[in-house]
Order: sequence, then C-alpha cells, then structure tokens
Amino acid sequence: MLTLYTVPISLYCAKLRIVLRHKRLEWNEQLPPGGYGSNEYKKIVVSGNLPALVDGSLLIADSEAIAEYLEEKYPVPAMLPSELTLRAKARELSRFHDTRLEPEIRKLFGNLSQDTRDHQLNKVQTENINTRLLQFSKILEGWPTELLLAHCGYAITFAWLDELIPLLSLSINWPTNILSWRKIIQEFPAVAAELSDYRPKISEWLVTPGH
Ligand SMILES: N[C@@H](CCC(=O)N[C@@H](CS)C(=O)NCC(=O)O)C(=O)O
Repeated sequence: MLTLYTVPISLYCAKLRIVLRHKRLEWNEQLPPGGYGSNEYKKIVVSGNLPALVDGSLLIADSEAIAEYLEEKYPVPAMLPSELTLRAKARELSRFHDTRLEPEIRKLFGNLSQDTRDHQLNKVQTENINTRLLQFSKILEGWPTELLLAHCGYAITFAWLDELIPLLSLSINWPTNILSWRKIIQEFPAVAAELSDYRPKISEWLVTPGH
C-alpha cells in the first residue's frame, strides 16, 4: 500500500491525491512525525517536504517527482501525453504551476490577519497573479482536455483563489479560456471528489487564528 506523508491543508498533497484518485490507487495518509516542519520528520524526509510517498523501500519527496513515478508505475489511465514533444510541453505546464503561479498565491498566506494586513502586498500580488494567469491562458491554448498530471495543481490552486479573492478583495481577472478549461477539468470525478474533500479544509484553515 502506498503511504503519503501529508497534512490536511497541504496544497501539493491535494494535487497528488487527484493523481491517486484518477489512477484508482489505494493509499493511506500519515501525518509527519513530530508535526509540520519538525526535525523528527526531517530525519525521515531530509528536506522536510510534504508530500512524500513511501512505496515499499522507496521514499520520495516532491509532488512532481511522485506524480511522474506513479505515472510510470501505473500508466493507465495515462496522465502524460504519449508523444514526446507534447509530453515535454505537459511538463512545462506542470512546472509553470509549481514555480510561477502558485508561489505568487502563497505569498498571500502570511497576509490574512485583518489587524496586520499589508494592503500594498495585496496589490502587488494581485498584479503578479493576474500576470501569471494571462501567461497561463496563452500557454493553455490548444491543449486537449483529458486530465493530465499538469492539470492537478491548477485545480487546487484555483480553489484557493476562490476563497482568497473575496477574503482579501483581490481584483483578479480570469481569462475566459481559463474559466472554460477549468469547468471541464473540475468535472473529472477525481478532481470533483478531491475538491469536495479539500475545499472545507481551506475554509477551516482560513478561519483558524494564527495566520
Ligand atoms: N515543489 C514542492 C512544494 C511542496 C510544498 O511547498 N510543500 C509544503 C506544504 S504544502 C511544505 O512541504 N512545507 C514544509 C517545508 O517545506 O518544510 C512539491 O511539489 O512537493
């Protein structure tokens, strides 16, 4: 059985669960021993990264590395295109999420408290997110609409945006092709199931004092 080290709120763990669900795999989840960021967990996963996957004697951290491992080990249903250049482009799409779009949204997580809110940061991040969404809308043009590894992170990040936009009064401009693509992606059962489990965790986290 696959074991996933995770905490309920982890965005990258939610991304990975879409892959697990779509491939109809069974897995169990374990909290990091000693808690999030603990030295005890770093004795197991040196980087402290969540998610990490244990499969027999293999321990592997980083959602992309895990997702591609699962794709190779369980190739059906395929979540990477079979053609070489499309596969490379799909990886580019995945990395755009992890290294360009999501980090801009993450910068807002420390700016949630009304008492200490930095309005300038909200403004700057709104612009940065809008820029990334516009870039993503161009990258997205012409993509087929089967569920790929590359899509899973976006589904989760967009759920975060749904909550953060009203909470922080962000003026986010959704390109229309992203909105129609998003609708299609959210209808895949694996995405719908993860979002229905995960959205309440976001809402709960946002009302928990301390951030
Ligand atoms: N690129 C990494 C990002 C994962 C990530 O940022 N995970 C957060 C939790 S959502 C984490 O591990 N934070 C604790 C740490 O980095 O020590 C991945 O895809 O796995």
